[in-house]
Amino acid sequence: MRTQVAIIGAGPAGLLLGQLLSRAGIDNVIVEQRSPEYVLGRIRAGILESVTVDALERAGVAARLHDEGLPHEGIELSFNGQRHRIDVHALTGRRVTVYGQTEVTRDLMAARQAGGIPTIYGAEDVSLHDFDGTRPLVRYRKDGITHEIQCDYIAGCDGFHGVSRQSAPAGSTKLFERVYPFGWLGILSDTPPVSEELIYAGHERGFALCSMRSRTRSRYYVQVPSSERVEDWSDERFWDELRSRLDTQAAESLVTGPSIEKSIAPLRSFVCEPMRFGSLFLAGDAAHIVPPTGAKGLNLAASDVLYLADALIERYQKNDPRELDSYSEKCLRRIWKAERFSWWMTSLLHRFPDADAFSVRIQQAELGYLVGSEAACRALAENYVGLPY
Ligand code: FAS
Ligand code: PHB
Repeated sequence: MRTQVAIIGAGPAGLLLGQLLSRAGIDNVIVEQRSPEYVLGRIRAGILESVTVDALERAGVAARLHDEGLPHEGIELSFNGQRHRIDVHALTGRRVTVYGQTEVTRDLMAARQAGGIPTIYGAEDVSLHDFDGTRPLVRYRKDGITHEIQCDYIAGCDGFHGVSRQSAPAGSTKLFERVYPFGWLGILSDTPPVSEELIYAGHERGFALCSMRSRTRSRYYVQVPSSERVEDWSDERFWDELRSRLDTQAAESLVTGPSIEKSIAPLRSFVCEPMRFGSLFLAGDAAHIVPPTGAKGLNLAASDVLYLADALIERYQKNDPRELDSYSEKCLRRIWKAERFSWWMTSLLHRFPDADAFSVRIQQAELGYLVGSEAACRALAENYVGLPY
């Protein structure tokens, strides 16, 4: 098989890139190791920046998002038994949209299928070849048969554990990482959200987040030690722990119900530099990871893809490689600002097991200053809605 761009991974990054390239007349094939059902079964992000909404509009897949997505103009920070609203719309003129990553992926999958654009699911032993040469090649096995895809470019959209970053030439990458000593135990339930907007709670027992997917489906998280196992957490234990970390009004009005999904996500900050190796370009979680506290993971994947799609379109439509040459540097400028914000929000709201009394007081002072300063709230707000792309 031959195509112009071979995309590794059918998560949001790969699917969005495929859609933008197809709409620009650029042939592409997606090679995905899992089944569509498996990809849709992963419950992940919930908050879209306006940049991401614009990208989905450009990809022609924003109709359901506009029908079902919930525009949000503020968030609440909860600590010391009090909630403090941060009006991100008043402070920045922009808002975020609550629309689950699962639905984004579903919309992109449906559009790709409707367009008859090839996606190979269940691909095994995917390997990348000659991307630092003249004949880039993707090889994979399916149903016991080995297949090859010759291409001009390879887009590594295969996430943190994918093969693309691992295929970079030895010694060609500089990796930056911070692994946190805790994770997020998340639950999805068909219960009405406890509040109209998201509540980010800092508590001596640990962080908690009250989010949602719709007005009838809630998404909650509690910080747990990295050593925790999800099978040790009954629904009842989860609901009790969540209540203990919320203010009285939220704790009393929390509507509980059976979990329809429950999982623990590890938290890490990670960046791979550079993001380009000859004809191989990394995008999304393949190149970077943020702790989900700032709701940046999916949104960073979208901005990487916008940069890469525009660069490939310039290359194919004007034979101008300059955007491809500046891709990595341009992405990393935005990525590191999101890494900083996500690290800061995580440091502000989580309880670190090795925190001494001084660190706890500094955290309290940071929170007290933040909610008392319009300038500090504006700084949080402009990062939360998404920095200029
Ligand atoms: P993805 O990981 O979504 O997709 C990569 C795809 O590549 C997958 O389908 C995978 O099967 C495939 N793949 C992997 N290796 C392959 C190979 N060798 N060959 C072919 N295909 C291969 N972000 C938030 O903003 N908020 C959250 O609450 C949040 N929660 C998260 C929870 C978890 C457990 C994880 C892992 C991430 C979470 N994230 C969250 C971040 C998440 O939303 C990512 O940013 C987003 O999925 C990035 O999308 P992709 O870059 O497409 O990577
Ligand atoms: C979610 O709804 O999954 C979510 C929302 C905000 C975050 C992280 C996750 O910061």
